[in-house]
Amino acid sequence: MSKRALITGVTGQDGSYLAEILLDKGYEVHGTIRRGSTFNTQRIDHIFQDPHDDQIPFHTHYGEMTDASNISRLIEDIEPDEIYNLAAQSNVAVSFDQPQYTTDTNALGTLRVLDAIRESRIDTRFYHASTSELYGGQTSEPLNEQSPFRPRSPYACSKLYAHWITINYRQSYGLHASNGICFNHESPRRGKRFVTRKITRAVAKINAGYQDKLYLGNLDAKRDWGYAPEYVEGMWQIVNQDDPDDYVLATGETNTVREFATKAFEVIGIDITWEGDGVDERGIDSSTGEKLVEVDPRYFRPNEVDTLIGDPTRAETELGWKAETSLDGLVERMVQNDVDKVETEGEVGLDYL
Ligand code: NDP
Ligand code: GDR
Repeated sequence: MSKRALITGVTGQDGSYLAEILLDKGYEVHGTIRRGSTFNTQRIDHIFQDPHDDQIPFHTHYGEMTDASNISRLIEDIEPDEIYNLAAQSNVAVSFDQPQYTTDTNALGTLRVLDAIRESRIDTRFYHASTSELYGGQTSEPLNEQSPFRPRSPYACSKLYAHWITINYRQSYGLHASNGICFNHESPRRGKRFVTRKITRAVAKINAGYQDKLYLGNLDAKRDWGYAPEYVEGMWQIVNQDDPDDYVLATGETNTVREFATKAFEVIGIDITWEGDGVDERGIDSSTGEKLVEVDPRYFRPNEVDTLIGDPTRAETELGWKAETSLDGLVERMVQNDVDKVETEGEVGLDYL
């Protein structure tokens, strides 16, 4: 009999890649989607086009993290062997505008899933999508599972609760419950408001003449950027350890937003030089003198995470997991995808958010 997995947030970047790898491994996959006034299943549409086609063992269900009875019912009906709790209000900047909703979804939502497992007494394994945002980023030391947490946003605070309640349910009720403390991971499916995808889309649109300029916030922020499909494989490996535990998944390298943008323009053959500093900093096309990148303070956050770099030693030694894709490879893949998309679809929507 094939194993059954439930993925909350299957329509997200990670959920869609995880569904693919679990189907490849022979799982029956169930994923939660949300009701919206427009369809929001673009990332999973290629997996199945027809919900009446039962050849592909992939099933979607309406699932809302703020609705406890909805979650309990799903878990009781599906009786999954593994639950991957990926659903979240995952945008750090938005969490400053919607702190209560973010907390309800991310913190209490995780508790609702754990409590539903506890109440149902179903024998299942649980993965929580924990995050490098917990560390707060005020040191340039590589961060591991023992490093202190200093959350600096409502998002990070909500995830801190989710992280600890996962450990608490493991300790209190013997659940096979683990945290993957994932550093940033990106892909062509990355949400368009995260900085990497915002940059690669803008580069593609500038390349095609649909956009003149890219406006960014803090160019000095440093992130440890990996390739998302490798991270979802790590999630599966964490869940399939004999004993539950918490693992950092990261590349061990860090770069600034400025460096990411420079590399992205390089892919389309533009060499950017940076002039000025602070809000007056700008990125200039060194062959034409054109100003292609500007700083807009609207993208600054009330509280910033300056630097994140992970130490994935435990995942490497205990799981045999290692991030393989270089930043250059990642940037190239993302820019190329957006260049192709702009070529086939033309002007592809607004990028100012
Ligand atoms: P996305 O934002 O791409 O996907 C989030 C998913 O959660 C979507 O399916 C979304 O649905 C769903 N969702 C949001 N709010 C609710 C809600 N109230 N009820 C039910 N579903 C909801 O995130 P990623 O795929 O990038 O990340 C997956 C998880 O990993 C998240 O928990 C994120 O916080 C965490 N994480 C991500 C990292 C990264 O670098 N990507 C790093 C560390 C942690 P819809 O599509 O309808 O909006
Ligand atoms: P992050 O991702 O906050 O790390 O959270 P994001 O890409 O939004 O920001 C990374 C850094 O870039 C700076 N930045 C900008 N960010 C955005 N979005 N837009 C801009 O124009 C811009 N200019 C500069 C930000 O200030 C920040 O320092 C992601 C999410 O996936 C979380 O869910 C996850 O937990 C963490 O990664 C690890």
